[in-house]
Amino acid sequence: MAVTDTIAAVATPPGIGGIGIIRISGPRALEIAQTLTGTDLEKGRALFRKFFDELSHPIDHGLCIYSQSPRSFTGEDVVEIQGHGGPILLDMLLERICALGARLARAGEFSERAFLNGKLDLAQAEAVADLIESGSRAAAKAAIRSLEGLFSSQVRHLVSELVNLRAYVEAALDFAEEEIDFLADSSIQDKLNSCQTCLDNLLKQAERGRILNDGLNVAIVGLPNAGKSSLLNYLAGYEVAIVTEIAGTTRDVLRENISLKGVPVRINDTAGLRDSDNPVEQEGIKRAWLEIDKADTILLLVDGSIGLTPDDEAIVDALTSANYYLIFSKSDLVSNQTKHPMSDYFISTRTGAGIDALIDLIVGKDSDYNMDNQTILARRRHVEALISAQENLYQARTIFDDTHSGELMAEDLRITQQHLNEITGEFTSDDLLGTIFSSFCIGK
Ligand SMILES: Nc1nc2c(ncn2[C@@H]2O[C@H](COP(=O)(O)OP(=O)(O)OP(=O)(O)O)[C@@H](O)[C@H]2O)c(=O)[nH]1
Ligand SMILES: [Mg+2]
Repeated sequence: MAVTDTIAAVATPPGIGGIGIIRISGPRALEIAQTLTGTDLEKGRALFRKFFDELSHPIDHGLCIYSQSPRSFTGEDVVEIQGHGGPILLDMLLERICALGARLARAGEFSERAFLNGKLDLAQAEAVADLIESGSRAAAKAAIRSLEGLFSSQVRHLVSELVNLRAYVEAALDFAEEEIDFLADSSIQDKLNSCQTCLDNLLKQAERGRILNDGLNVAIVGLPNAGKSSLLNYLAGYEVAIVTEIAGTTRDVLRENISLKGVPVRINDTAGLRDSDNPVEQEGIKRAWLEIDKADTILLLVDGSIGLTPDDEAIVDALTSANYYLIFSKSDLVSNQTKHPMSDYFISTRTGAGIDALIDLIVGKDSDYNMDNQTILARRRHVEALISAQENLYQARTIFDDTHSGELMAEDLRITQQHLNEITGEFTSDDLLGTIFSSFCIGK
């Protein structure tokens, strides 16, 4: 896509600061900046200049940096004007720049141009936004790895393995009479295995990266009085929720963002699940079920001083997600802690017993989310594309095992590759691109 117009935006955050930066990108960027300053600019040099209005009165002064196409962030001619950081001043400068022929950039338009000009792939462009917005050091470190292309190169490696496999399958189709040899050949299984392992690993990594980016969504659920709000308070380190011995205390979902071993976690405490005639409580219970649907991990709390009751079992039966842990509370009240065979953990928010193990359970032992320096940052979109790729690859294998039809298998492999290409943007609809870039900030 040929981009012909020149865009401009304030790249520094709104408000007052020492310096305010305006970025101009496009074929007329240099000409506009030269008219603004009344002087010539040199590529790659920061030059001190005055910025003039249409009557040649100075608006401000500061540095001008010209990066010549294609050696710039967007791949186009880019000029950065660094003036003082006042909103009125920057408005006046931007207005002047637009009067000289630029137009206001849309949110994310600089990054979009960088993508369209091949300076970054889509996953890297997303990593720019995620790096800026990262909510923890671990997320920032992972985002820079993705920005530098670690995630994309892993996707490309997988794609190249897949291309290899596809070439092999399609070559066999071209020589139909020899297809029998090809089918008997174990190397097709080896290649399939290798793709599958690679994809499984990448999905695991992307899922970790996604959680680092979004935070792990944990729902605490269970019968009234199980000790859910007490657990929220304990993990948050202060009294977020009201705790009483009256069953049905919590109604609204109470959310708290905390960090467990460096992993951002959002804890959602919910209303106790039971049949109720009270419309307020009913609404709370309805919301609790919605949280269950959205959660990455569900902590199903059971009052350990009572033990597992039929009502608890009914909740277990109603949980459709396998991603829940049964946690027995109030271990301090139980002298002989015979663990229920179904219980994963026994905790007490009175004594703190079992909480460390519970945290390990939530974020993983050794906190796998940020311990290794290979962790990349990923988005839900990437995880979904990898899951679709995994399903198609699995289908390719099943079809091959069941029917030995190279043709059907080839089609599934083609779709698998398409899903992978969605991640880096080699196969992405314009609508999706629009959605992704419009969520970026202006000036990025
Ligand atoms: N001894 C002991 N009591 C606890 C523990 N955890 C909670 N409790 C008590 O159990 C009662 C209920 O606790 P909550 O945290 O309000 O329980 P909940 O599951 O949020 O209850 P609802 O909001 O009504 O659904 C309170 O009296 C708490 O003090 C614990 O570990 N040990
Ligand atoms: Mg509660």
